[in-house]
Amino acid sequence: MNQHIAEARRILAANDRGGYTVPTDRLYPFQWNWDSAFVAMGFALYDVERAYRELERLAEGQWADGMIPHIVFHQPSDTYFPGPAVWRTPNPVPTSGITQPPVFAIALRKLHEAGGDRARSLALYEAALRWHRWWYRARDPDGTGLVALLHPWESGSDNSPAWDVALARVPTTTATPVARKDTGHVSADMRPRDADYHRFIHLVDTYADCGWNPIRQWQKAPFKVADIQTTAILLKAGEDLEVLARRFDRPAEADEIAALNDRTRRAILAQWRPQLSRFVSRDLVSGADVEAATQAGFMPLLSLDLDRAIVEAIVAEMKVWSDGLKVAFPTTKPGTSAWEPKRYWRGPAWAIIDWLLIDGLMRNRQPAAAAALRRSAIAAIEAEGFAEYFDPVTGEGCGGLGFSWTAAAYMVLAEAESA
Ligand code: 2M8
Repeated sequence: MNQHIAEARRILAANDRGGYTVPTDRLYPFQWNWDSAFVAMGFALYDVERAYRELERLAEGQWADGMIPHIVFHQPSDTYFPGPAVWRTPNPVPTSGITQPPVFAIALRKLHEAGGDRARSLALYEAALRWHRWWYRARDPDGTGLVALLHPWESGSDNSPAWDVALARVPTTTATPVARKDTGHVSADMRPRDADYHRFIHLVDTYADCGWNPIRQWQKAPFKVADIQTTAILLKAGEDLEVLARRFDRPAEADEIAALNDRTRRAILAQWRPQLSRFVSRDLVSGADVEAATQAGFMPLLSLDLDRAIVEAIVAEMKVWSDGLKVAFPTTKPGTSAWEPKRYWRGPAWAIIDWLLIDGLMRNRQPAAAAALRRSAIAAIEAEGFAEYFDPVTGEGCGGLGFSWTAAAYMVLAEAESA
């Protein structure tokens, strides 16, 4: 085992809080949804039992309506804002009231195939199925095939330029005082701005006033974006869920999932914009395309077998974005006015985004582009350690350190590299 893999395992052990892994100490002291799905895939390489625990502990926070929330507050901590008192959710286990990208079923299939246990897989499969039904019911009530986010935090790409236009409509007034803790842990110029936080909390207040009822929230939401990245992840997870349904001999459920997947596949394809060489999200308040140049536009690689011409256009465009950078893949197109190479989701490279894009490039028969991206992520981590993300220009590790999903990504990418 190389020294970096040993270090990655030490990080996951150090971030263990009892069967679940915090993203990093203090900055993120609870269980986060998509972080845990990535972490579970890391654990699956050497400890399948522990990998199951990660997903099971996340599923403890599942709501009666099927939503798996973005944070589960298993134990109190005063190092993070906003905590449970701000969210005011009705769930018996304290959680946030919004969700995050559904990587869960992708991880579950990996665990199951890593020699998993049928009974444990089946219980988690049922949780995933309820969550996927929730996505379509609550976040695509008109049956378009694309699912919408009601809060930028749901995307995982919190302050991405993709939200700038839609978020500008959200007032900066809040009933809840905004008492940020993040800037006490890491430098403010690596974090979202204060105005972003005021809008994030305005949205939390608005949905808390709706009693977290999905129908009321849908009616009241001042922010509603059908996100191409989340939808692409949902489709990949839906494909994996369908495979599991057939394995578990649940043909009716498998057909139900397959029909949703088909609709979503067609809807994503309709979002291709040849003039941009990217797929686009849709702002459901204005009806306009979201044209900001972010990594989300390439994420459909993960879940569609695209025509050769589209794949070639994407690979050429991705090359333009990465050209001259020390670390790929930038979350905003370098040189555009929104590009900020150190500020969180407005430019930096993130190992988990690389991981998803690499899987997508492999699926679409682009092994050379996938290998280049893999080497870039591995080299960044080996040089700078397991940082939350990396400045793509300087290669500097930024944000929180000893970061769980970076550790998981390293293990998965290093394994692929040695294979
Ligand atoms: C970041 O988001 C949280 C809110 O969910 C925050 O900034 O407080 C994002 O990078 C998100 O994608 C990630 O899941 C979370 C924990 O790593 O941190």
